[in-house]
Amino acid sequence: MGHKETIYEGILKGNMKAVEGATNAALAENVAAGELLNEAMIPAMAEVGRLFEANEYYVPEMLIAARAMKAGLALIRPALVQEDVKPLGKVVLGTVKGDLHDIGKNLVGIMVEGAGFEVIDLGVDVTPDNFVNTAKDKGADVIGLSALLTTTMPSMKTTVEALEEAGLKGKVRVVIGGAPVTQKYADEIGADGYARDAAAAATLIKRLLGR
Ligand code: B1M
Repeated sequence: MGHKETIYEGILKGNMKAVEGATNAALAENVAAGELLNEAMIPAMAEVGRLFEANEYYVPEMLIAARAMKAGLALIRPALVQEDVKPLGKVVLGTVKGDLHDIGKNLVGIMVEGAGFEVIDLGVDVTPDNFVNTAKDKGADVIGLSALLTTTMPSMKTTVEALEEAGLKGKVRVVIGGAPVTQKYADEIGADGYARDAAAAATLIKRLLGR
């Protein structure tokens, strides 16, 4: 089995050691980090989602798959992020209130950091007030919101409203994303932009700020 297949299978089976071993071996052979991400890690998580929907996987399987994916991501992170870049701006990032999914959000953080921004990652289950207060205190240019559950998407709207109440709407841009999120939803709630994946999020933030 090649390294990418081992990574794919390792994530599906939640075999963290196999994922780490194959990722390290692939990097040592100069396989591009982006290739490992897009051709092995992300497809493996998509398959985990499919198995969950088909009732073949349950929450424990999803959890160990996520742990294995995170272990692989940690190893490719340095190759995805450009070092020694002067920050182009500040981005406050997090997964919205009630939502504990952080893999996509972490990827967005890596790509946005890689594009030259300072990222202040608030983690998961972040309240609208926490997003807005942090943006205010740190003088952030952008708030990035991630949601993976249809039930937690409304917290994106509440965050836009909280920003408006704080008088920061238009000064701090709001970018949203996550599997159930769409451009239509971004338009509906008055967010400044929607990005379908982590690379697109980085490009969008650069464009919004004219950097
Ligand atoms: Co959950 N989960 N989960 N889960 N989980 C989904 C999201 C689900 C679609 C699975 C399914 O039914 N097929 C489903 C949601 C259904 C819905 O609402 N429509 C679901 C469910 C139901 C649940 C629970 C309710 C299950 C339960 O307890 N009964 C529960 C909720 C817990 C909570 O959050 N309160 C739950 C729990 C979990 C785990 C904790 C076990 C685990 C998360 C572990 C972790 O993140 N640390 C988990 C996982 C792993 C998944 C799936 C399988 C994979 C998610 C993932 O990491 N994808 C997921 C199924 C799926 O998505 N296919 C599923 C890989 C990641 C790279 O993609 O996060 O989409 P993604 O990010 C992408 C883009 O969306 C985008 O960029 C990334 C790629 O470049 N993006 C942004 C993301 N954020 C962005 C922000 C941006 C821009 C782009 O700008 C700021």
